Amino acid sequence: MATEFLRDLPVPVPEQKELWGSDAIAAMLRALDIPYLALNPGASYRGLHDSIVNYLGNERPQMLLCLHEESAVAIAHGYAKASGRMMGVVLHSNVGLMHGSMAIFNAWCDRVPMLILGATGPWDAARRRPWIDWIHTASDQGALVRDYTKWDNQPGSVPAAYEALLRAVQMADTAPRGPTYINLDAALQEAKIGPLPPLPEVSRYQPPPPVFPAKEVVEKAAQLLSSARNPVILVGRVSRSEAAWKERIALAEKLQAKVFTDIKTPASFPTDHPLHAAPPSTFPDGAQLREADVILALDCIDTAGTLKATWGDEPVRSKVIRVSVDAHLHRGWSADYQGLPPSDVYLMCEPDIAVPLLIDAVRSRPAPVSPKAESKQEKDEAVSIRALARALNELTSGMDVCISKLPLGWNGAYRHFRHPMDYLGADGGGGVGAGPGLTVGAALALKGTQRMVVGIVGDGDFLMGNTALWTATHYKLPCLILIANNRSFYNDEMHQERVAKERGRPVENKWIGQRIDEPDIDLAMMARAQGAIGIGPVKQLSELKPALEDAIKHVKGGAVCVVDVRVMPGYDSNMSPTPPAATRR
Ligand SMILES: Cc1ncc(C[n+]2csc(CCOP(=O)(O)OP(=O)(O)O)c2C)c(N)n1
Ligand SMILES: [Mg+2]
Repeated sequence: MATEFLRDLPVPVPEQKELWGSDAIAAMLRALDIPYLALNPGASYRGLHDSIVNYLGNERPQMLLCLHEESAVAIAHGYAKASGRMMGVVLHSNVGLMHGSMAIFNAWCDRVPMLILGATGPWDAARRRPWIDWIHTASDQGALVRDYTKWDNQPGSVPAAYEALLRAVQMADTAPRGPTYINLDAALQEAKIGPLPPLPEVSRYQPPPPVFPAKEVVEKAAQLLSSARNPVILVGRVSRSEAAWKERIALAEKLQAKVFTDIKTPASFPTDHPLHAAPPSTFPDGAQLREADVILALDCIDTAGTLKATWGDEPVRSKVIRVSVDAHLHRGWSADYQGLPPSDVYLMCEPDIAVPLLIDAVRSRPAPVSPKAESKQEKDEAVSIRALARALNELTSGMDVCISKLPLGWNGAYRHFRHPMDYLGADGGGGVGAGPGLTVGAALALKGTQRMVVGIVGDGDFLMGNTALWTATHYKLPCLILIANNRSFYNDEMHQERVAKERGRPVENKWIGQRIDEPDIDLAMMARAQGAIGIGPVKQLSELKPALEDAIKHVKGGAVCVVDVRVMPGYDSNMSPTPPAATRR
């Protein structure tokens, strides 16, 4: 890629005689090896802001200015997914935290590590500036995000801040991973301190190595799998490791097990492998799973929901082997799983640990697998998401691509994933507006590599999160955003249609309060306004390939490029759950 990633360079700062609380906090961030801080500014952390620029010289960590807190968090989310590494976010007092909160929820549901720094105060009311410091100080600010962060703290001194940061980073990066929040009192940041209090030895506070299951439990799982007639593997949250990817293939092949993957999670198994039984989907098709006598659930997001889709109210007749540490994170506030799955064997470890142990312990099952039916090619007349996928597939054939986001109308059969970096999964929490930020975060992680980042987003998603683009253009983070623009919050049109049908009311009115037209929004112009290349609107099928070709050329040349593709409304995905096979007529 042609262009250089940008760092805003401060003028040199004369040697400092005085140090401030926030200098110590900044030094700790560097010791913790936090590479970037995505932020939108605010006076509650003006002390820390100054320390990053004038004490650290805006490097390690480097600031990334974002136009909205929601995109700051989404960028950190996308970065962690693509790099496997955590970065930081700084959010201004209560209001910045409120703006960022939906994206924090998305990151929580996606089990993504992130260090979120906040600020408040001065907590000492006698030291507050009139009005603004008062309205922007809230008691127990962490409560705003406590239910969807792993830990939060408001340290009262520099040594306490050191420890809070150490713990926040260690916990965020311990599986199951997730965001942590440290709220920095403005008075602590702006207090003059003497010499820098000695920094702790960070190497002594690393996250623990992965936990291994007991040998007997692995044996029990292996026995079940080895004697299964129709074993099935459900793959959910797994790492981006290539070695672990190959091991999952080896296990599936040794067992001749059918494999099902989830479009909400990143690429986890080659979708064109003969054992990959169905395109990755949002909801499982239970009918296919009824045949399974043994199910190996590799941190499946929702094993109980999958079993419910399979068996309905009947007892679950397959044996279930559950491999997951996720229950460590489950609490009462919300559930991103539909129930408690039965576990005939429960390996409380990460899939990357369990799979090689199982490969060694299971017996080969040479059972033949029936060949998969070739999917038939349909001809598109108008521009549809399917046509968009086909054009992209053709133009990127043989190219390394990382799909950072897919639109709701995408069907998992549209594109194959053959490498752990081919696809990064969904937004975690179903919070619309994440697509552009996730894409920019992935572009930050993959800058300088040959892998082109492509986010395919809905127009609603783009409109809510598009100002993340400016961060990409300013810092020169090449990426391609394709907008599957149906000029509607179409998912919800379908809901209005369903309700109207149920109530015997006119379906024709489903568009009201949903369509985004009259005037049509020029999305390419919104991209151009932020320094990106904006192409479109592409309205005819004949214009699609030349537009995408052009866009890919721009991105390969180092640009941020957006193509507004006007697609027909209509879904070919399984965005509605299938009724349980047991109750289906
Ligand atoms: C923050 C947020 N607001 C509203 C919703 C409800 N919602 C779910 S999908 C959707 C439509 C998204 O529109 P778009 O990205 O254009 O995709 P389309 O449905 O048109 O395929 C909405 C509004 C949500 N999930 N998150
Ligand atoms: Mg739409």
